[in-house]
Amino acid sequence: MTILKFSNADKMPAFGLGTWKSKPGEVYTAVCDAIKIGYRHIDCAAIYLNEAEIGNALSDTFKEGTVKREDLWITSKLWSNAHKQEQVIPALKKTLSDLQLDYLDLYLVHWPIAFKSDILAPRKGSDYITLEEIPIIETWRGMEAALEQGLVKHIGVSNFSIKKLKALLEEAKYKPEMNQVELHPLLQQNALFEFCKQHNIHLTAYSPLGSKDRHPSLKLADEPSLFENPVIVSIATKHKCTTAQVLIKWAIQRGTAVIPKSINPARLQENFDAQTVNLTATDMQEITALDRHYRFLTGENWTLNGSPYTLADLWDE
Ligand code: NDP
Ligand code: 1BO
Repeated sequence: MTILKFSNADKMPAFGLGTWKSKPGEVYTAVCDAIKIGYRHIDCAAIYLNEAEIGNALSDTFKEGTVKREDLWITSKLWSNAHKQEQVIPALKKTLSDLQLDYLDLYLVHWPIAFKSDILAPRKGSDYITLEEIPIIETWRGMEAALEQGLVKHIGVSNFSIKKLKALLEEAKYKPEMNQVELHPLLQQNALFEFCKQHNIHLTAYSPLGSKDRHPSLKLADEPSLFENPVIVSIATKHKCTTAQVLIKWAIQRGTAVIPKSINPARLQENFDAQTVNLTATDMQEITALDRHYRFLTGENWTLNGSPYTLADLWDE
């Protein structure tokens, strides 16, 4: 299993399980099955509203003795309605309680966007709080306190641009060690990847398969299919593997972590087995040529109905 090494020598499995959209009623079995298959990294978030069920799966798995806590890498994320410094640790403690864990391996600021405390999904402008009102560094001080208290082993961010990382690096006492962002052959984020390498920040690739099961309101009608991309199909045919496996192994061979979501036992196994595919240098070059800076998660949903955020603010591009 490929690992990403942190500066304190901790090792994160590069391959993990995504859990966004894995519904209560589905996610317990998916997590139990995944761990039995060999998954050792689970990506969670408070806003996925399934951490309590994931906690039951983890607890039962530990009781069965399949794995111990220290054999797993568990990531979770701070939701945007708890960005005030004093809200971070209570939000984290709720996640720890739901997951039935004493600590997380990695805790991320989910989005560089803030909402009022009672808002899960903003519907109008007044549901938002601007980054002038709660600057990211204030949220980060809460993340640093969580690290100092031993509630988390590593802290990082998600959906952060180079500009936002630079600003954070200037003021952080403890630097972010991870940026979780959308990454796949159509959105390779090469400049961000290079910047992160220079600053010892790892990248995790989210939506590596194109996130087909997300809500229609988050999808464009004519979005491209990674699975049907002729270059990916031809590489998969050559290696007698599936297109999903090519997409997953591309991310790992490139040096990022990757967290495909599945609740289907056969696809969980298929995705895990992607780790044994060996892409050639030519395959990697052909995939490099596919980049077109195409986002499946455009972030537009954070900019509607009177939101003070714009896409230019969000992505800094
Ligand atoms: P993915 O790109 O992982 O795609 C998931 C979809 O692909 C589901 O419909 C799944 O269906 C299907 N699928 C899984 N494996 C296969 C396969 N082998 N062949 C065909 N279809 C397959 O989408 P996500 O957006 O869920 O991204 C992965 C994870 O990244 C999330 O679950 C979450 O943990 C994280 N994430 C983080 C974000 C952030 O803001 N930090 C944003 C988005 C995602 P099925 O389940 O039926 O197999
Ligand atoms: C709103 C999307 C969150 C997925 O991590």
